[in-house]
Amino acid sequence: MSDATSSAVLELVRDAADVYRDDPTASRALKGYALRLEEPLRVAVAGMVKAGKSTLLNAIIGEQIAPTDAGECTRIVTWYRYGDTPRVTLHPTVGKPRALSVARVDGQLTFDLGTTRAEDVKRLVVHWPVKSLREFTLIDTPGIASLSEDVSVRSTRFLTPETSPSGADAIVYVMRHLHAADLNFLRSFRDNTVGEAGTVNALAVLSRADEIGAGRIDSLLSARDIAERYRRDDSLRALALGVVPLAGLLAQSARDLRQTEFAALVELARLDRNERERLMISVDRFVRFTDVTTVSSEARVALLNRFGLFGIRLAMVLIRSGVTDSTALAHELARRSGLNELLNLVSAHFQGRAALLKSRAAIIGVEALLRARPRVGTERLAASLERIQANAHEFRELRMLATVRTSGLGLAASLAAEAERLIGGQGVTPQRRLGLADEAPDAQLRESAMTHLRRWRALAEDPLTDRATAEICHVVVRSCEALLAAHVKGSAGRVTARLVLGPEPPSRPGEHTHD
Ligand SMILES: Nc1nc2c(ncn2[C@@H]2O[C@H](COP(=O)(O)OP(=O)(O)O)[C@@H](O)[C@H]2O)c(=O)[nH]1
Ligand SMILES: [Mg+2]
Repeated sequence: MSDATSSAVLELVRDAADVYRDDPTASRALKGYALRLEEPLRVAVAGMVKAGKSTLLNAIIGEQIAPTDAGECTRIVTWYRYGDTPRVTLHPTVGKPRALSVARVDGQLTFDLGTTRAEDVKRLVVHWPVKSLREFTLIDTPGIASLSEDVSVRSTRFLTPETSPSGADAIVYVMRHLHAADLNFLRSFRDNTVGEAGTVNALAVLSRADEIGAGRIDSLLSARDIAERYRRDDSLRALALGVVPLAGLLAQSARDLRQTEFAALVELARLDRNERERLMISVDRFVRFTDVTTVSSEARVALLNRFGLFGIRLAMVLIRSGVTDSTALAHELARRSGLNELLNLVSAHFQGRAALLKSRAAIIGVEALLRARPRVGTERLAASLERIQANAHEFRELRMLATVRTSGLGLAASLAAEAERLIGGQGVTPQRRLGLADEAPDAQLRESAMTHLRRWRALAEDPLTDRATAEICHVVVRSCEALLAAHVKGSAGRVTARLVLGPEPPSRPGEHTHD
């Protein structure tokens, strides 16, 4: 986002703070918006109970810290923020925040709430020293559409409040199947924007993809087909920028694959073919007592819990086809889990628009305040707010992107697809906008931007073009001009900061490193 727009938004929040300086509630909210502009983007992981939210969060962080499965703490909104040293803070609904001791059982963090009941906790904040959290604050949320009303309410109150911006700037929505409740939730997240037209800033994950084919080795292929169908589904298309199939459990465990697990997988992979196939017939068979291997039943149960039957099958295939060390295996498993694809989309859509999405939250917040608590000086604020929204090209792109995905642009299909791409529908890097390879050289970017610019300008100026189409063309033309300006100036457009999964070495037993 342009620096001018960022400063204009910050100034708007500061002006509002001045107008409301004697109103403690409004002042507190505005202070929060100003802070939020400076912090990393807030990405929440949402979805129904047991969809695999916490597992996915661990996979992204690269460590198994979020508690998975049922338990008191999965009913609390939990923030994971970057911090130099691990610490956990409990924010009660009433009273002052207090520190909780950081305790890990089997690598997984456990939160001891003491005498505090989960319903009296507003949120838990975990500070953790991992690099990915410098880019985003990740927020784990209780399951929506949960049988226990109280659990769902916590998520909806946080993600889709009625009179303020969402607590998250963007969401990764995790689902095993597409239910009406998922669509309803995504709809209210999109339209939550107190008055402003909705913005599509959700990515959907088709989770537990390894279970789709009952753990067969082609499970992920079946999951891919289903995800593709969802991607084309009009109702979901209007609500999510992409759908990624993901074997989250595999991704999570691959990212901290242990040496002992690797050794056990190697031994199993090297079993005689008949014995191996007998063992892999079912979960029951896999864990049953047998003397064909020195890997004990308990160790096999542990492997199953960490990787699932599919993950074990895949690891065995990879080892037999020549993967010889645990780092390479970890990397291959993570890659095949779908995690890289998801992280690429998160980068392309959320990280690339971080400043814009944060500003949007601030604008919605100020707008809601002006409406709820009008007073002397608020007309002036309302006017500058409107000016920012109308003039900042980035906001126009965001609004148009929502239109493309909801009602459509009324253009021929190929033109509509091109317009969507140019305004950032596939991600905001110049390469993605122009539909070029990530490594496309500058000269090619320039030439392509120029060709697009000419075409869209001609269409805008064509006397046969109706007014609505011409307006669309103007936005697209402006996007092309911005691409070109970045490349004439030099390197500005080449900045493609991405959240990438480095082939981080898996931690060895008894060793824990953070960076
Ligand atoms: N097989 C398999 N199990 C998974 C996957 N993701 C999560 N699970 C399991 O599903 C259960 C619920 O996962 P959790 O992350 O706690 O779900 P949440 O309630 O949405 O946070 C746990 O037992 C996980 O181990 C996956 O990709 N594959
Ligand atoms: Mg959970």
